[in-house]
Amino acid sequence: MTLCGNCIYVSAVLSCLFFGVLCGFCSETLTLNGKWSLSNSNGSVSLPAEVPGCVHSALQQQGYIQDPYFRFNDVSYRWIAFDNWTYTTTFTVSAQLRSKQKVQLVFHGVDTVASIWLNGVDVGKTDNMFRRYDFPVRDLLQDGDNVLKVNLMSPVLYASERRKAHSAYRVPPECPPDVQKGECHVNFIRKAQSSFSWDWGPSFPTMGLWRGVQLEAFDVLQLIQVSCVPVFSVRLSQWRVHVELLVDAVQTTSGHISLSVPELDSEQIVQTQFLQGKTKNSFTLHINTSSRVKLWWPNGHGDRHFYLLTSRSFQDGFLILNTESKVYFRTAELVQEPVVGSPGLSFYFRINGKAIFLKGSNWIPAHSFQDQVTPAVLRNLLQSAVDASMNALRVWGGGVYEQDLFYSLCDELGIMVWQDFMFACAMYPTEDDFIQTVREEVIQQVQRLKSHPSIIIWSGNNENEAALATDWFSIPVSQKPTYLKDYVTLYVNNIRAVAQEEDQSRPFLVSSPTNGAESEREGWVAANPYDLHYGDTHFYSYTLDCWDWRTFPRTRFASEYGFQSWPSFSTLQPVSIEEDWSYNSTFTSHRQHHESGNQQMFLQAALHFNLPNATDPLKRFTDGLYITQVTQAQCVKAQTEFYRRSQSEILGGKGRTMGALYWQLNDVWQAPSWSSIEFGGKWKMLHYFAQNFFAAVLPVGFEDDGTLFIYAVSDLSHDLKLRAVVSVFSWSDLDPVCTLKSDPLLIPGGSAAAIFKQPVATLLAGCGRCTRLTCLLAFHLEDGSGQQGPSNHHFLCSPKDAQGLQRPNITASVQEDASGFTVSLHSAAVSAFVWLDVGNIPGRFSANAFLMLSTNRTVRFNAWRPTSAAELSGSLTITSLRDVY
Ligand code: BMA
Repeated sequence: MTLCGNCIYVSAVLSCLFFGVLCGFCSETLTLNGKWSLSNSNGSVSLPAEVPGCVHSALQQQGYIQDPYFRFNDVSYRWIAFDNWTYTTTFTVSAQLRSKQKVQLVFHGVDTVASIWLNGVDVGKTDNMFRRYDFPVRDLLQDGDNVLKVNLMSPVLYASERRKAHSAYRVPPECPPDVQKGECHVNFIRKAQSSFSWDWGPSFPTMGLWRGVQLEAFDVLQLIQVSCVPVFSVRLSQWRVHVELLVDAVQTTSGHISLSVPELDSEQIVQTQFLQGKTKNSFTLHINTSSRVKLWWPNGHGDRHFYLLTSRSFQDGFLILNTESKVYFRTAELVQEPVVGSPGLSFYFRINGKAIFLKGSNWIPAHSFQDQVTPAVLRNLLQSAVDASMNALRVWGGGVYEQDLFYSLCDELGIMVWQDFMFACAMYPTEDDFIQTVREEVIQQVQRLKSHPSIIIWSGNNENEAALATDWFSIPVSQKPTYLKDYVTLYVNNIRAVAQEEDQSRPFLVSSPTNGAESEREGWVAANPYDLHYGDTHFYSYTLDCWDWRTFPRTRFASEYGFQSWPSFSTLQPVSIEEDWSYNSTFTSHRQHHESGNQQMFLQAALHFNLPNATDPLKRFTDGLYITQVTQAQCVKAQTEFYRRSQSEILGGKGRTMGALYWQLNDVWQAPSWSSIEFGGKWKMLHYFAQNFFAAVLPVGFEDDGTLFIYAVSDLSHDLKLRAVVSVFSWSDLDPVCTLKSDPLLIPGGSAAAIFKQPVATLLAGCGRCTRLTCLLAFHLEDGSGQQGPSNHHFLCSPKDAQGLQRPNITASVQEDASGFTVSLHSAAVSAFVWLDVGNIPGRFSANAFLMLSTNRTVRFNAWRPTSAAELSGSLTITSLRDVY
């Protein structure tokens, strides 16, 4: 976010020459990134290694190991994380650098437990991958070669040692379930909790220097971090920007500081003093022309304008600090207040004073090896989120605090971030050194991230309130007070206290799910954190019929829910071999980390679909992948539509649902999971569905007691006068049997209301020639200017029972024009879940997985690498529901 690092002029006349010779007082940075050498504890493995990077990536890049994601390599390469590893680099420094008053050796991220040696001297230790560490090294630097060594201890052995040292009582879970093939005691080490395995991911307990390393030398002061947080004063009707400069000063320095946002004619100059050492220096800039401020709005609600704020500090006429930061103006509130007609409290977000329904998903680490998460990977995933009309993502607490670019992209794209602290599905120790390292982690992360408008809430952990309240770990009743005390100590007295001290501009929730204010009232751990009258919920059921909306909780806010599916064949193929491609292979059970996951997917599928029965084993396997994706897409659609249509209603005291974040957006490797985007970026059927079910204007159809309801849902800021248009189709005919229209109804922006209601029996009788088994419904919304929002459909029976569904024999032709590729489809019959796949040609269709109710349909393909119509045609496969049985 800082556009210009600190820099010191020799006079106000000279322009700022960054680290240049003209700046006699300039700070100087020497990067130590690049090629280091790496060896294991007994020296039997020794190789070059890139920094930033990790041991696994280095071993793979140098050919010591295969792709760790290939087949069973996660287990074959377990040994890596049981060894200790040493990173070494040799560097020289200029006399000029050594002549500086202070030289700091800075590690932006060490994964995780290390001792650091410079020229044979122990300069310090690390124990937390989420912290920046710096060590003063000026007097250790020498002429000629300097040798820097980072000795990394096996994270698995460290965690186990810490567990043994904690003998008074256990801190569960001791180990992950066997099905995850993971390592134990990850809660004793401050690193990505999912790196010891998760129910969607492999165990790769990484080690390395996962962020940059550098020397920073300076004579006067060094700017470590700058943050700019705008706050709106309702009383003064004025914006203020809280600017915080984290500075390391060689000695106490007096001068003055100027803060300005030229575009808003706002400037302030005040006397200041930077005390010797590392200090936090806070200033407030009042914005003169608050009425002119253009705000930051989430995707779908407006634009995102930023301003540049300059902070400059002078001492005796010399510029000693100069930095420019982006500032976005917005307010974020979490509203928990009484709800008319309901016990409990509301739970929704108000951005810039406007109640906003959060639509989106949950974010997990994009790779086991963070050094392989490139800007392109992040951009593609986040763009995919907004392309599916999402406006929010929850950065889940079992992974990592993401890199700066992630949040900058969310700022740009209008993705609201629910930011967890990195604690998940476990109890945690509260020894002094653990608490201390966590406090420092929270301070640093909040300072780093709080300038981002995209982050609208901090949340202490993932599911740990629920784990304690509903006794996941069989804690004896007599011991529960100990765990409650530890819970409050860690999340309330430390994490929350520190986060709130660093940032009062956004809400803090202690856990997710939680009853929020009600949990607090009950001593921070509610008797039932899943209470639908309060807070957020996580809800999973794999056995209940997901087509039945009655099975879903009418919650205030759905922050997690989802279903698994398998990724497509082109994603699996590079990490498997032919013998793996069946549902009873060792591979398919090895990749499935969720107990009974494969069975659950097919049991859920079998409720409504004929299961694939091809005799050809490969076709049977790929048809199986297809049917799991159909099932997942349909289940998440049903549940999301239920939440969106519940936003304006209270029924039986429940409702006013104001958020739907399904589990999970992305994948960490090629395996079955809840994701809507496969590892590598390919959209699953669910993501194409999300494009529709998250649309700003959406018709939702469902049945209640034999009556068909269609709701109109609108996230727009203005009212619409809409009518529903319902067409009855026969499964065996591409022409509608009949079409009905409702009366127009005013749908206020940001609401959902029933727009069409009719008993299904009446509807079918009026239409003639139709029964539940022979017909289906398609519908859309329209106003005077035409169709609003996507078309939607409602099946009157399970497709497995549908009468008249024929093999559609869809044909396609691919053409290239100036703007890309067009795929023209021709179908001989009604076809459901039409799935276009071009194998490993990366890219995305404009629409996919659709119901085809017309002979012809055209979609676009946006290729992410050069290709041709011939190549696309050759790779294109088209599958529809009737093709798999
Ligand atoms: C929730 C999440 C994750 C998990 C997911 C699916 O519990 O918080 O821990 O991956 O469900 O089981």
